[in-house]
Amino acid sequence: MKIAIVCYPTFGGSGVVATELGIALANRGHEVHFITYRQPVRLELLSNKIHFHEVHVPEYPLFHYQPYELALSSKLVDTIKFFGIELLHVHYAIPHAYAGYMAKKILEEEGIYIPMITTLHGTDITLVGKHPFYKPAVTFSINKSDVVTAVSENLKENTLKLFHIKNDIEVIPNFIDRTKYRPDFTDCQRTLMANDDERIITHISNFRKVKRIPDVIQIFYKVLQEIPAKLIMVGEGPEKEHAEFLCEKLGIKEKVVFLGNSNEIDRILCFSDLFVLPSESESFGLAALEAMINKVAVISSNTGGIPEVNKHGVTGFLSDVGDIEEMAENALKILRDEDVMEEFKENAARVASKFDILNILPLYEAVYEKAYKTNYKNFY
Ligand code: GMT
Repeated sequence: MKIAIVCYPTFGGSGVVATELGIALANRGHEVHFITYRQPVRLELLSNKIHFHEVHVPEYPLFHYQPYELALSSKLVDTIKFFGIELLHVHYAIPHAYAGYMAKKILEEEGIYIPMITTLHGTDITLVGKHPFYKPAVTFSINKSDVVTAVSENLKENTLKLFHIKNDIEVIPNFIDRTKYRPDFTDCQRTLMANDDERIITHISNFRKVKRIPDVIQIFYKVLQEIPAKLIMVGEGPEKEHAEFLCEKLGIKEKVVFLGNSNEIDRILCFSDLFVLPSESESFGLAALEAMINKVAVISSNTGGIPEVNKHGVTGFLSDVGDIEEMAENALKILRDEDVMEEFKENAARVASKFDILNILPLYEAVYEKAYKTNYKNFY
């Protein structure tokens, strides 16, 4: 099948999922076309099965806001026609499903009927999409998609609660590619980051408010009162400066390493003992799953879709949002004892392996088939 994928190309779960899905589809023989404003960060190799088409938005001084959706719709129309693309998979309702629907309608005028699958990732529903400014457009885009998928049961429930949705939503959880993680790889160069007696705690995110970055620092601060440790903070975002300031204020600057964005997440997770994700809301928590497959236990909030990934008392612990006391206590429960920590690490990897792409890819292929058939029935 020839498939066009629209996603955000930046660091962030939805872009990672879209990219890894595209690569896996190409490995299965599909022809995949990524259409977005920049080459996605995890898309390294292009081939005859993986193409990238950049959306340009010509700057025009009259426009206060440059019209990305317009440029994207036009690019979709041209690319779909030129390459004979058979199916459109957009990640994020806004603005991708919105632009995708427009492209679909333009193509219909020319007798081309393309099915559209929309995958909801969270922010497009729980944070931005429900805002009254966007709600009608988001509702419309979801209702006009041929198939809608959500990355967790919780996101599905929220979508149905917040919007007036007429179609079914299929839950297809996020995934990891197990072949990329090498359990036999032990030379993590841990000594570059910490002394032998120190535990390594890691946080990875885009440092937005929703990630509750100060909680990460406070949890670490409490852990540090009992055991020697280092905190590795990976990512960039609006809360980073404040976090650096907080570390200075608490007198733990030397114990915290801010690494910025990284394409070597697995190398960092390789030497990590614990992953902390205290988010306010999280539709899935892909970062936690990536930690788990790298044998890292998780301390997280019990919000959104996280409990579908991090299993309380098995792969880590869950606490109410903002309960940093309990999160620190739970972190210590895991970190204090080598045997306990090893058990949590093993459990984390075992549970994460259920989210292997080999189990998830057929689910996407099945919805593609369904969308293709529905669309065919509607128009032919
Ligand atoms: O919140 C982020 O870190 C970025 C955001 C995105 O759109 O990339 O992540 C959302 O999608 C991910 C992939 O499905 C999920 O793992 C994240 O939980 C979700 N973020 C939120 O719901 C806040």
